[in-house]
Parts: sequence; C-alpha cells; structure tokens
Amino acid sequence: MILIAIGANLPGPGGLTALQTCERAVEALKKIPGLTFKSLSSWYRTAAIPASEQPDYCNGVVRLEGEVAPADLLAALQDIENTYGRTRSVKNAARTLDIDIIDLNGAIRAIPNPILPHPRAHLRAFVLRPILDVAPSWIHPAFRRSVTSLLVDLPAQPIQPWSDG
Ligand code: PH2
Ligand code: MG
Ligand code: MG
Repeated sequence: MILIAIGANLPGPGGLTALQTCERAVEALKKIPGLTFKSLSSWYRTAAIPASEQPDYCNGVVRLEGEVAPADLLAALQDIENTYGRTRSVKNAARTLDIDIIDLNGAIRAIPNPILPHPRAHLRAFVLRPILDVAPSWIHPAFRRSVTSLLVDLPAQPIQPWSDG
C-alpha cells in the first residue's frame, strides 16, 4: 500500500483554489506509470501546524498500489508540485501544493529523499485523519501502531471537513 498526503494553503496558478489544486494533484497521481489508484479521502480544512498566521490548509490522502523506487516516486511527486507553482523557501512555509510520501509499501528508510515512513506523519492529524478514510486498518510501519491509536494520542489539532466558504 502506498499512502500519499496532499496539502495546499495558497492559490495555485491561474487562480486555482487550494482545493482545486489538490484535486488536480489527485488526477496527476492517477497518471503515474505503474501505479494504480485505490482511493481518495475526504478533504479537510486544517489549521497550520505549527500554529502560524498562514491560511488554513486543504489536506487529504490518496491510497495507491504498485511497486516503485522511492527516489522515482519522489521525483514524480515533485514534478506535480512544480506544475502547480510550488516554490521552496523556508521549512513549513505556505505553499500552493505539497505532496508527501507517507508510506511506500511498508518501507523503512533512514536516508533522506525520501525518509520512509514520513518522519512526522504520526504527529499530524491532517495526515492521520484522512488515512482513517482510505486505510482504516493501516499500521505505522516503524512504530507498529494503528492509525486510531496514533490519533488519540495527539494534542488537539483543528481539523474539519472541507466546505467552501
Ligand atoms: N504541511 C506542513 C507544515 N504544516 N499544516 C497543515 N495544517 N497542513 C499541512 O499540509 C502542513 C502543515 C509541511 O509540509
Ligand atoms: Mg509536507
Ligand atoms: Mg513535502
């Protein structure tokens, strides 16, 4: 199972809303050669973590299947990010699109680009809550803990279903 997290909190090119950019990202993920789309979570409106004056994020998770080398998948995701105007400044800066590999077939990999599973996934309701939609029996490959068990241990993080306006 491959879990990919999508997030956006700035308008994209041509005035796409954050939600529209996220939806385009899903369509692009479906086109990655060799991978099969399985499901898409609900979209959530989430407050920036760590808390800041940034706009709220639109967040969701996609579940895919297939075999792909970690660096190749990362490169494919960065291509999609770049298509939607992603620029890189400081860590945790507001962005038009962020696509992160959360879990790649259970791989555990300490070497960056990408570290697997995503090193902060277990700390983030904006990742764990959508995983509950697409893979409710997911077990964190490194900590061997269920998504529900990780979620209940988190401090409160503002997250609600996305709705326009
Ligand atoms: N992504 C981050 C940092 N903070 N906060 C929210 N709510 N959603 C995100 O996707 C997000 C974040 C770094 O990638
Ligand atoms: Mg991220
Ligand atoms: Mg990222």
